[in-house]
Amino acid sequence: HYTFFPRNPKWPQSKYHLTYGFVAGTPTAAINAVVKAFRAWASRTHFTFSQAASGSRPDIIVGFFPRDHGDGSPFDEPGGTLLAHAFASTDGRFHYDEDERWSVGAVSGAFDLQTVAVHEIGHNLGLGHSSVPEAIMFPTIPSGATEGLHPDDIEGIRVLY
Ligand code: TQI
Ligand code: CA
Ligand code: ZN
Ligand code: ZN
Repeated sequence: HYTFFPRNPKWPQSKYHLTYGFVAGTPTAAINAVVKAFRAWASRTHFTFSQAASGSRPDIIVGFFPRDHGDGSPFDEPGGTLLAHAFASTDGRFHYDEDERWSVGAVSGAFDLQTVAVHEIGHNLGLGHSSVPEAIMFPTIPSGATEGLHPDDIEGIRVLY
């Protein structure tokens, strides 16, 4: 079953169209993976997403950062327990751990950029972790091909909003 964050933070009704942007220098492979992850959420929820025009401030900003990067949630070493994090709604930060090995699709010893993006965007939208093992919000990284949304993930968004 889906969960929410304490006090149910969520985007206001005026913000059902969200813009996203990337920190300068974000690799193209990561941008493509994140764009696909936003499409997955847009296709199954009332949210729509588009890339922020240059010069405007995006609602959700995506980038790669190593170790302590100034937001109070430092990442750890490669292969450690931490690989990415996202802040719940209105604070739209979504960070990948720069020190991990990242891949497009299933590669042994690396994490799939798109699968992690779908999970982290779920946090950006206000979802906590799910107890349904097949849900993208289940707190275990699925090994294998890129994972998409499960009815439990969609239901969580529907109930929250
Ligand atoms: N980062 C955790 C996560 O995104 C951060 C976290 C822990 C968290 N507890 C939370 C975020 C509660 C929101 C609410 O879940 S992580 C996965 C997993 C991580 C973990 O680096 O541990 C994924 C990042 F576990 F689901 F596989 C991405 Cl997909
Ligand atoms: Ca790490
Ligand atoms: Zn961070
Ligand atoms: Zn999570």
